[in-house]
Amino acid sequence: MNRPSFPDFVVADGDLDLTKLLVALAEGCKVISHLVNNVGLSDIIGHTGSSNVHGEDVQKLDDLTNKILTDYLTASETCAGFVSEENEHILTLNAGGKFTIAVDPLDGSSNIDVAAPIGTIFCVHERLTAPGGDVEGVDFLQKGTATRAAGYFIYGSSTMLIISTGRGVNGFTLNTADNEFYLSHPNIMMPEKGKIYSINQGNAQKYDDGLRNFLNYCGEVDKDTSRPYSLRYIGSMVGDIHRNLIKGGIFIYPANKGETKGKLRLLYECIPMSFIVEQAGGKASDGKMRILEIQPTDFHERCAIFIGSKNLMDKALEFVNQ
Ligand code: AHM
Ligand code: MG
Repeated sequence: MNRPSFPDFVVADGDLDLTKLLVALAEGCKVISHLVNNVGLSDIIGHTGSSNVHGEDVQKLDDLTNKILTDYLTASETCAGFVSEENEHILTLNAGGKFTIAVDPLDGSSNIDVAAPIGTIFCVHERLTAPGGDVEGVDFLQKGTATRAAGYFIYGSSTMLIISTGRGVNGFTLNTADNEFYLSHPNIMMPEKGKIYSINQGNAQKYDDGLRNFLNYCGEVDKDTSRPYSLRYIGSMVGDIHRNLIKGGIFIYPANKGETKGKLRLLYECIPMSFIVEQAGGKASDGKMRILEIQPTDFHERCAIFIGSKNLMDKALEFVNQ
């Protein structure tokens, strides 16, 4: 195929150890993509019967994808440590490696049974402790501003990898003919003016007045600002943010009234998606501060998130901070 392939493109980007890690991750996600595409034909649909560290039912595919990524990242030899939505504790995979990774192996897993888009989200940091020993908490509890590489794989109508190493965002599509990722969306820029808002509006009664007023604003008729905007919500963060990244829009998972934390996890959901959106020219905030500047204090902490195109972010934050 007459396009740059994913490994070639990333090798050209610099660090060979980081490249090895990302290639191993992509190989693992090819296996996940195949499983997701064929899920109805095998015995991997449904619950395992156990719950994870967040008290949520673990789907068989959550469990399997977590094992696949652990194996592939161990084989990379350069991924030192691993934290996942599905593991309570951090894991040392290669003591000699210099990077750590935080992953949500299968985000939006409640959509597995209905063939809607789901994804794998990842965020890579350089470890702070010296290579040679086990990884420690500080290696993972780093701000999003220190991210070395982040992105997501989306298993949708096609399988794509959206990735940034801090120099813009590129999108690769998995070619099913030869099972390789090829550059299909170079230098993705998020439209500055979005017309889509994505939120679980069924929870509106639990939201603060400022946010409810913003939702009303989105639904008002106004020619100058092209309102009403369209409400689009899949219930899969990767699917919702991917659409908004390409078409322009805002995704919100807020904290409920009187709380400060939302549902989504800081290390392996909010930070990597914020890194991508900022690198594409958009914005991401917890309602008060830039997500990438939050100092994480717990591997599985949750965070409210407002993320998207500049016009909608500025407007939403104006309403919620009134
Ligand atoms: P998961 O990581 O357990 O799949 O949960 C995260 C998902 C997100 O993908 C999505 O945005 C959100 O949960 C939807 O939550 P809700 O059903 O409350 O709207
Ligand atoms: Mg998730």
